[in-house]
Amino acid sequence: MTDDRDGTTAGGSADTTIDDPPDPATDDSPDPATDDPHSTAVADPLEGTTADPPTPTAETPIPLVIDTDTASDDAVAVAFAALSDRVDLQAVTVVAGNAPFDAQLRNAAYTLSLVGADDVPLAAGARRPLVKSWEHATEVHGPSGFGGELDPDVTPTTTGEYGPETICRLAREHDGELGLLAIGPLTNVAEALRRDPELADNLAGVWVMGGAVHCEGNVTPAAEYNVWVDPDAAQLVTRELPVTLVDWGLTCRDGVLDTAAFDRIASFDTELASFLTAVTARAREWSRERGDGGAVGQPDCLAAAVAASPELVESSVAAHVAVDAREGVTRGHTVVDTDPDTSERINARVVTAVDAAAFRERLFGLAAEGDPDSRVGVE
Ligand SMILES: [Ca+2]
Repeated sequence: MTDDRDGTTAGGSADTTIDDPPDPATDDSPDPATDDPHSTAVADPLEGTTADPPTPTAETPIPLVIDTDTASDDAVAVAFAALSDRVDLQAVTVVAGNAPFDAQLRNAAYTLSLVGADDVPLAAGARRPLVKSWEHATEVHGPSGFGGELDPDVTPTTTGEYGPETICRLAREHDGELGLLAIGPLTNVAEALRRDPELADNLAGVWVMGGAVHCEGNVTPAAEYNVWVDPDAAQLVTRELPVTLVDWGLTCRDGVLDTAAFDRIASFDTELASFLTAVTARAREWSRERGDGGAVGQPDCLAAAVAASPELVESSVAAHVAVDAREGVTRGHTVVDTDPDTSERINARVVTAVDAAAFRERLFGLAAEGDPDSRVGVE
């Protein structure tokens, strides 16, 4: 029989039998592979947005800006990104959050210097949230934000350019290829959006560490710290900028280092291993005080790893993310709707599972060899 199922012939041929599959070009019957709203075969509403970033490689690293409230896990993330072959770090911008602002600047400068990235521009951004007052997280990260034992005596050299302006300028200069990794409160990103309504079009990807998706937060039952600090900024950013969200719940599931992992890091005789041990000292102590046995999440580095190595992501879901910016018990709550019937409102990709063992190996590679990519494929 003649096979005319290439769609170039109108209708089915006369000798079509019951064994022939229907012609996809003419068959109107439901196809479970494409009509099931839960199927991965449906059109991705985030395709072509900043929540659909390219996959960086060592040959084609992504130019990246890190926006950070530089405390301990931020420093691990900055070191990770600066040393990954898949990232071409363009700038670090600092935002109000974890620790006193000038300490955050010192921490960022010290971290960049430690990993030989002194040439990466450092820019000071917003010194307070858009609207609300906030508290530092020095009970978790120590008074300097660097674990309690380390208070770098460095004078940071900043560019003099306001952090949000740096984000806008670099996005324009890279003509749609820049990635933005936001691992602090979203004040600087909101300020950048206010300056440049075209920002979304000028970025290739936006990764946000923030929110507590269908779980308790880490600063209140309703909220994760970064979103709680500046919910007005988070509300604006999630409304205007399709983001890839790495939330607190994902961190608790797949981004925690237990005492065995910290012991292994401490066993490496390197400056970076000592640094990772020192900057997490207060957080490990805080974990023990709370009955968590010294295990500490690495949310910021998890977000950096997802940006640099998207193959670590085991699952994600397109969702509508909204932020409650009201004062009160729900301040900073992230309301996340994954119902496919509301897909026209989708504005974010929420990462729901990461290969936790592979992520830890990346951190061991960072601590032992100063290269988070050295253990790609090791589990
Ligand atoms: Ca942070």
